[in-house]
Amino acid sequence: AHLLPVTDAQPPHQVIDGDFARELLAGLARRPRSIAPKFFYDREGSALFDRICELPEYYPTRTELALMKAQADEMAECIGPDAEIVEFGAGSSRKIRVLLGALQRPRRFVPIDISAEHLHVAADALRADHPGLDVRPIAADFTRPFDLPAPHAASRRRVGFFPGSSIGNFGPDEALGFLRRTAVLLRGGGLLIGVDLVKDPALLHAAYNDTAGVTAAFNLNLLARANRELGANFDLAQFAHYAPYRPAEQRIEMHLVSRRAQQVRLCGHVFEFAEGDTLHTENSHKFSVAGFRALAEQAGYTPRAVWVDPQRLFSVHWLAL
Ligand code: AVJ
Repeated sequence: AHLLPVTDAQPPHQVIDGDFARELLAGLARRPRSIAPKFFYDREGSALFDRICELPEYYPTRTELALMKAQADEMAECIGPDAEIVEFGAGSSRKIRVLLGALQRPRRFVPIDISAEHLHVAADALRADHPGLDVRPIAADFTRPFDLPAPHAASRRRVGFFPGSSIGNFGPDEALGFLRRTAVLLRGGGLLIGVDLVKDPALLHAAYNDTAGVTAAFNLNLLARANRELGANFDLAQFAHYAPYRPAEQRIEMHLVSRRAQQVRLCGHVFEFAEGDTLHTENSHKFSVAGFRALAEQAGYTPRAVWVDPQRLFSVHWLAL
């Protein structure tokens, strides 16, 4: 598909693709150039992200998973029996398995993910392992409004699960907006959410600048995806992965930096890059425990339990409603 139509009268899975053309065109035209990180997650990008999670430098996945395994019983107690779990950005489902193993009679699992294929593979595997569980995957962009199925008849409360510190992709205002919207969806239940912590900048830098170059490949895959899906002609060798930690903003930024003056064609448009021009592809905000609890409270949640690993790398919060 070279020139994708971008009308709204398309089936939902294609609307997501149409968004990529429209948002990349707009992102390359604005200054500074930027694009939302959700566009990383095509099939290749989701597979690259799974490899990032295995990297020795990328501590969040390993740390959160260990924290969940160690504290699963306490987490399950906060959530209570007969819950319906809604996971935002479900990916490959390793963390929900730990939670499902500890929960009393989980009734339904609703994984929401932008990467439809990844989502359905994981949902099928989960169905096979939890025959009693009503698994209802939704292929959707959870940063936009979406519909949930009517509450499960036998479930007592709806609880959100948002692991991995994906909340960090939002800016402060967007994070507050997202938390406020989920508080409406999850009324009477709560949210179990993983949040990466502010720490030694050297550790943060290493986590997004791995020596094997997987994070660089993940970042550059955005351009490869534009070539594959939109017929763009980005020369990947002429863009560099750049991921500094910005202490003042408490965030990692990811950019693609043009290695030289060049022109790129996309959907009949020509975009000029000078040497050193960047396309900003991601922010990954880090939080203090107290700062995150204050944000959650502002959004209408009651922060209750919080679990932190011994090295204070990562936190998991139970926010009641
Ligand atoms: C999926 C948003 C939590 O910010 O750490 C990993 C994405 N980007 N390496 C993160 C990511 C580069 C990740 N989140």
